[in-house]
Amino acid sequence: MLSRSSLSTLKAHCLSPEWREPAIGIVHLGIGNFHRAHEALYTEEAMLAQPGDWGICGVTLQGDVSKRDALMAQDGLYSVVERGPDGERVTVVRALREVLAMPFDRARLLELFADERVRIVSLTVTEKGYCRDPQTGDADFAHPGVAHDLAHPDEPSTVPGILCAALKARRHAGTPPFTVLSCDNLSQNGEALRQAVCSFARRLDPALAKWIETHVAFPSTMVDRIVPATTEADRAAAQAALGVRDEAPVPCEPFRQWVIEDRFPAGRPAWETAGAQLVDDVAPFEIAKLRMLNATHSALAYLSMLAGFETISDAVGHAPLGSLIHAMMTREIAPTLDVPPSFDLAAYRDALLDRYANPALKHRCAQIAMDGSQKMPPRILSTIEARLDAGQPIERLALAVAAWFTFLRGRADDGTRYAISDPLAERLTKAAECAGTPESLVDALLAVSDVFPAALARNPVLREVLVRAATKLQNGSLAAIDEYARLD
Ligand code: CS2
Repeated sequence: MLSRSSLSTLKAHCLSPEWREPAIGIVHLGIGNFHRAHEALYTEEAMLAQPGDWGICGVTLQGDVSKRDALMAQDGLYSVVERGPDGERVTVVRALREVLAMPFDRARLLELFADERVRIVSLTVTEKGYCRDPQTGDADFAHPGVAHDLAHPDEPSTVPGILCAALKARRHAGTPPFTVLSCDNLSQNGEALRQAVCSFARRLDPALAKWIETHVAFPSTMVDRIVPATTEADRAAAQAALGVRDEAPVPCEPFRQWVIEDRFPAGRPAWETAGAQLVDDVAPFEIAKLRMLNATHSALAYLSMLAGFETISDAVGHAPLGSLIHAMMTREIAPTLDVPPSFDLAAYRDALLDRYANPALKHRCAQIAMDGSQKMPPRILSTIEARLDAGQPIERLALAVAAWFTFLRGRADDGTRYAISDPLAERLTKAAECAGTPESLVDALLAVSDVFPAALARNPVLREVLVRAATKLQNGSLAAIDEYARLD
């Protein structure tokens, strides 16, 4: 098994044999595969270029002790298995020093939050982890976890509750705050998190809210790397390369990108030495990535769940679906983006399609299809709103939304059943199952106000194109894909 004491036997698989064990300087909430193949790797490389105490303590918020135990049994070590079209590269990461599982390790977590050496708290908790009210952007006070945390602020379980408890302790101790770094696919993710945390703090203690507003930085980031879930094949690949067992390897594509707003009053690793782009304003990058990559990922996922393509590379390998996605980006998404002249959107699109086609990655559509209620607004609905405002057509984007609606019925075209994983699953599946006709399906789902703002739900053009797309999909998704791929 991987362990720090036997690392010397594996040096060939580490980025560099020169390594000084760092103290913990980053607490990361949401220690999933994405973080381990992204920020953790950038941080490891940054520490190799410029030594510093930026070791990471990863926290799972779902009480997943098996993940904690598997990683801690390996002293926090794990391998990243980069899978490219031309083969794979296995690298052992050492930056992760400790793993905690909430709520079991709350005392240790609070101890770390109080430690002045912890200068960054970063997050990959997925969209739903922010517990935001979709109408206002404040913390969602109707959310049971948020209500619990307001009543029991010393036993927090949600992101707003945990961050407020931590910042409150720093303030009382007179310790400078840490920087809070969101690494999720939300638009303006830093600002979104700041609003959720400050609105929660205002209910708890207005003076704390003021202090957070004045002293705590919440830079926004754009993160990008395709990181599927770990499979047995990844464990076998890691073992073959390392000669020892790794229970927690992370598969990923070779590509990676990280654009970060450079606002870190308490300091940061030299991430730029690892290729991160430190900028003043991340918005153009973030919006382009959400609308081009994440939107087409979701479109591919829902159409594939109906048509029966298992992975993203299978999906874009189907020529009509590949050209539909190409046209969706070219005709309907790219024209809505306001990017600097040096940002070549056609090249960006082509690079995305190449990344999707990577046959070694096996990124499952079912994984991307999760949590549609959280993903659709920033990925696809924002583009639809912009285009409707400008009187521009939205046929292809509407097909993606209609595919999500049809997907919520829980069965593929060939009758295969699958589960819907979404925080609103109960409401969504009930609406989708009761609706017999395409019109009633569209009306039932447009009425879900957590997803569709009132003005959009009432838009007659949107309803019309959605009904048209849902009708086509009802007659078979492959035929619909064919037809939409041939649109002018
Ligand atoms: C994907 C993303 O699962 C999903 O919804 O769209 O995780 C995607 O792979 C990453 O954002 C790529 O950077």
